[in-house]
Amino acid sequence: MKNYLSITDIDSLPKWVKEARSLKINPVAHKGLGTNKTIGLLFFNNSLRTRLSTQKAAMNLGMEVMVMNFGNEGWALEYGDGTIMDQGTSEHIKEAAQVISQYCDIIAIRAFASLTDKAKDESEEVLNGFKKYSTVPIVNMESSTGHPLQALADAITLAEHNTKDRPKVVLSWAPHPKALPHAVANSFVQMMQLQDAEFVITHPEGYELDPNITKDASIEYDQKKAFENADFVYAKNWSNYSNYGMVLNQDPDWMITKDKLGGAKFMHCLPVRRNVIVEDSVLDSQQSLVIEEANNRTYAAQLVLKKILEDLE
Ligand code: AN0
Ligand code: CP
Repeated sequence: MKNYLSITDIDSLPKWVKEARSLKINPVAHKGLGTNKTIGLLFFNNSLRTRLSTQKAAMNLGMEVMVMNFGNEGWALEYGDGTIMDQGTSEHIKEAAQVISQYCDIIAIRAFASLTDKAKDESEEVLNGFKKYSTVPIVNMESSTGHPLQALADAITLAEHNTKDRPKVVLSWAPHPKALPHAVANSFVQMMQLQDAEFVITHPEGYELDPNITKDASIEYDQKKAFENADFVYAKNWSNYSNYGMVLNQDPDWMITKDKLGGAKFMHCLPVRRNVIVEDSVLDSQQSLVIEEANNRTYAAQLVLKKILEDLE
């Protein structure tokens, strides 16, 4: 595998989940694979889990890791072709990507959606800029439209806790005071499309995700109905998609409560706002899988890096 940019780079989700679970049993089994190989982690946005789990994954494979908070500490990058760079940007992606490629064998990038310019976000300017001008493989650590490392970790978590042939999995929108990206929800939807499950999305009317991503997924506007007989409830806030990046609804009735959850397991990518997205009694119960999901980020990243390293050999 050359790059890991989206869920669609996974050739067989069941095989990947199986292999990630075996890495989890013996994380340092392939310690020699990354010897004398360097990964550069470039962060244009904040992170806890992605930063530490990807670093841990690289260390488990014996790689060297360089981390750069590009958003605060790097030069402001220009992505336009032929731009007269007499404004805010200091360095062109053409030079930056080629230079970083000389220091790193793999480049991983986090660059969130702006949530102000839909066309620009959907063009994946940063991720695709690095893909175009780097001479080494690229890994997506959450771009404008996707978070495929999170979705792979979620697939591992679902597999570990599923007891049925065809579980019911519900993706529920939940309230949040700030405008949040669609990336996590998008990749979760795409990941669910790669497996057999009864998959339902619930959100307030008007909060539809990109229809090119949800395709024919079943949407139920009544959250209580959607949660009936659910085995897993995956909560996530996203800002409005059609009124791009707007916060048009903060209705606390959409918060996930113990009462609504019934016997289902609770999932969330974290960071989570307690008693806004979900109440304490859910997060503090045995039904919450959030800590295990975060643990599985290491093995998701490790599997991706392992596949890229094997391809480099
Ligand atoms: C980000 C998001 O919603 O995309 C990162 C989640 C992994 N969340 C926040 O900014 C709170
Ligand atoms: N879930 C996740 O990607 O968390 P961070 O934003 O802390 O990396």
